[in-house]
Amino acid sequence: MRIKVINPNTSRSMTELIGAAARSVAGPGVEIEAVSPQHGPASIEGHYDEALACVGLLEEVRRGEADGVDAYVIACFGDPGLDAAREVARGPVLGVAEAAMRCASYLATGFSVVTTLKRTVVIAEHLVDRYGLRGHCRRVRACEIPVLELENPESDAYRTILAECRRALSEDDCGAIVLGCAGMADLCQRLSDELGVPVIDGVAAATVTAEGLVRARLATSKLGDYASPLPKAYSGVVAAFAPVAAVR
Ligand code: 2AL
Repeated sequence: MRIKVINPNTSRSMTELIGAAARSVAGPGVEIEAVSPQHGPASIEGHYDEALACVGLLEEVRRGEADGVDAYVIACFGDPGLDAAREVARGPVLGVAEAAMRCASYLATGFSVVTTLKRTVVIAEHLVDRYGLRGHCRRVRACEIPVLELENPESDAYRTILAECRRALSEDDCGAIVLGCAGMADLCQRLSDELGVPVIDGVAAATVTAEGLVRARLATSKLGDYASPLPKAYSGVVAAFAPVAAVR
């Protein structure tokens, strides 16, 4: 089975970290291909970044389809382009925010999200509503750490995130923490050990869910809005993205 894990930002080091997190939970016989798009923002920290990240992301999904990929993980906590990717893909497409929040709801009645910059909080809040998880999500908290600073050892990101998680556990009446950035995947186990509660990294949650769906022989429905995009002309810089033929 082949799972393509797409980091929609162009930070190669973050893509490696994300690939390692996916491989650490993938079962035997699962090949994880971790990629970042050729075009896109270095990090995704707002609506504009998200919108432009979708172009490179969808290019990777289109390539994956030509390549026989079985399932995809979109490894950015805003789940950019998730519905569009599902139109393009035959197999399951999992967003890390949706997978993390759904998995958290299996493990605790309430969870809080600990994310990067305050300006991204509204993106996570919109997803909570979209996924119908308002009854489970106690609060979305920010650490004010820019995404690319997560990888800077001098930023002391781990200590800052740990402190925010502790505040969530004491103030939010939550039993689990969802990490609000794919670039936090490498901190997950350490945080969970130190806090003594489930800490859910979306990369791991999405990878195991994608693998399980493929094992169960379940794929994206092509009846309705996830049907292949309708063939038509696209012009200008997106001309090469014009949909050509139906998946089936
Ligand atoms: C993210 C993420 O997961 N990757 C990225 O570039 N931005 N999310 C976030 N809340 O900052």
